[in-house]
Amino acid sequence: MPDKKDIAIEEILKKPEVQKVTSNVNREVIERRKNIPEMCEVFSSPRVRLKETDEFSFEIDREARRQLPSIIDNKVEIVTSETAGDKDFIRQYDKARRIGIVFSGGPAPGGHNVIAGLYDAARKANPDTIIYGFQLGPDGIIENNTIELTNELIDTHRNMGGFYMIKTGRTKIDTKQKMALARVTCKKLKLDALVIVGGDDSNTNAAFLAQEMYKDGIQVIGVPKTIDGDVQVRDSKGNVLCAISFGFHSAARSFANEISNLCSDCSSDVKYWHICKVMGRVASHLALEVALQTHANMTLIGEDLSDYVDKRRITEAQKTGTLDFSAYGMTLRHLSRMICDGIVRRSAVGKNYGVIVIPEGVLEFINEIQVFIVKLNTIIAEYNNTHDTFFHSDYPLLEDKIEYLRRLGRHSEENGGSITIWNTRDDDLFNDLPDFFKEGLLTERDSHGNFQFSLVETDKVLMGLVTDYLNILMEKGIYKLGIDVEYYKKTLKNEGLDPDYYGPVLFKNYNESQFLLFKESIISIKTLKNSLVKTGALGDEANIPPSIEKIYKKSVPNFRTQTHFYGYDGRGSDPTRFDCTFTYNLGLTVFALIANGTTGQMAAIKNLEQEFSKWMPIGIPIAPMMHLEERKGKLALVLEKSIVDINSVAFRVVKANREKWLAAEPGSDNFRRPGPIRFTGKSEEDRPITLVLNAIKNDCQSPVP
Ligand code: FBP
Repeated sequence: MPDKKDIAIEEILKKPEVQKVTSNVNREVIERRKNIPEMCEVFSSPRVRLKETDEFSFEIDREARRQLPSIIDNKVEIVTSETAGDKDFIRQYDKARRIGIVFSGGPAPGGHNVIAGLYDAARKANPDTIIYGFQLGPDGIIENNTIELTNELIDTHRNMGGFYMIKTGRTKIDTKQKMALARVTCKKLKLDALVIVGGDDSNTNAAFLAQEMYKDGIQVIGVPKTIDGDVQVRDSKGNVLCAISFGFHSAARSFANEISNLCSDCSSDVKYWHICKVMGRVASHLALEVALQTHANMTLIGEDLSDYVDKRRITEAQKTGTLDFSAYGMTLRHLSRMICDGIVRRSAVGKNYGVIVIPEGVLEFINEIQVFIVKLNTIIAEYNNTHDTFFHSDYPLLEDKIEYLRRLGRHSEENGGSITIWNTRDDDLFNDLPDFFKEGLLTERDSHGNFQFSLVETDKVLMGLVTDYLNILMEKGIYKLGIDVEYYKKTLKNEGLDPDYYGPVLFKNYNESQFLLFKESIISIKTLKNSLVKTGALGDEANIPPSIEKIYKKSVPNFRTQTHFYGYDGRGSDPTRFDCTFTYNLGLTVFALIANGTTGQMAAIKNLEQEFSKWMPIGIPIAPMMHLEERKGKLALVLEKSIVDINSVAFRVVKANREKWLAAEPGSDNFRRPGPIRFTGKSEEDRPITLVLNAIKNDCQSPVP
């Protein structure tokens, strides 16, 4: 046979069909890049003006007034259309500008569209305007590391996820020296305005930079970004000004799609519990949205746990005339018991599988852990202050850190417990924790002084406790797998046995339920035999009938888990249509604020919870929203993180559906299939479910719209 020669790979690579399918640019990317999102009505006018409004008020912190005097009296500004306008206004609006923009903190889908919106609006007003992208986050400002944005750059990043056009970083401009360097850069670049796209800490930074550069006439505008969804703004009367930060919807949809796939997988091979940790450093907004999107069997909401009150303990204590403070707030042990309860109940109806969603920041809401976090934060901050070095550099190894804490405990005891921040009891409790968890609690805080929950294996800690407790419940005969009565009958009949004779001997609920549960006293082959012998169903020397042994073995649950972390993947996903439109309009709003000469404001879209035609671009004053909070062991002015409101409609809906979604009853599960993010086509939902629900009036006096 003649030798068959392969075509040279170079020839294959040149073929158009090969080039087409291996190109970086596929149809989805082409569609995304060419799309210009819808604009809020107001932006169809040639120019826009800002209208200050007193309708919204804030409780101003004295310290904020002292530290941010030039921007503390800023008001909420509504973007309105301007069709005419006097000459001075037009000249000012249309002048050529130099604007710098930076991403700060973790990526969030939609960031590129903020830049695109700003770029399009600025270039429309004046094609000579230059926009610089600061590279690698705030370090780019400190080190004057920029690229000039061009049409081509913008066009290749429209509607695309990630922050890779200019990249991001977590440096905080939090010292006088860094502030001065940032100012030098802005002046060197002759910037008219600096735009900071970031979360609560970065918008805090924006306010301080606005104050710092106020006299230089350099405007600073913030943009609410974070997948965590914890940048939400209400005024002091609870009016919603910014319902959600951008990126939240896309990340939640991306997590939900993957988790929903697990729901369908686990209910098919019925052998795994999937433990899904989802991002959200502190607040559980993402977990809540995922619950609404997927109807997973169990979803923990941190905010709900901290609110927990153990009524039984309180009543017990009342009997002895005392108060049991440990009844307030959930402990890790108690939480693991609650999870076990759900697992045991599902197993009883033959479902030894399921999906549990755990928010990344859940530990923040567990009292006992929170105490450790606060104590360790203070100890490390005090150490850094008094030694003028860094705790983590001086004690790089876990053993060294633990030894340092032990010394503190001993020292406290020698002083009669007068050094109370860390005593021997703390030390004992801390040493009870698994090593990897201790290490997690002792990891370095991020540049903002935040505890890095993403580095702690929260799910592992919790599921370790769950597994231990399930073993106890198994030994007690409580954790069992329910056997379908039909299967039981068929199996026994096949061996010629009468199921109705053996049923009451073996099961505690024979003739009562579709799923049969072995009696609690039957926890092994030996105890199974004892029961049969005791009731006379089996002779002393006889062997257990194979069909009964088979049924028993099937009733012993095998608790198997698969753990997953949903975070960076969703954070890097391409934005949903909602986020594309939201962020593009945020970019347009940023320019509206800049062109109207304002500073120290955060661009936002009011009415996001309503249909698009009601969206209202606004500027929110950052300084009046700030308050004092403990950071790195010191009080600092920051923006408050918004956590899940357990009185909100969204949370109440999830709570009311808990039983239904747990589905601890015969029959199928109640999973929902959200499907993947769809940029094209008409089936993509138009906003997060949390927003839809929270837009429903939550007050029995007000009529429901
Ligand atoms: P931002 O607040 O900066 O948007 O980041 C939030 C987040 O995505 C959290 O959900 C997560 O805890 C954290 O980033 C992870 O941080 P890192 O990127 O430093 O690992």
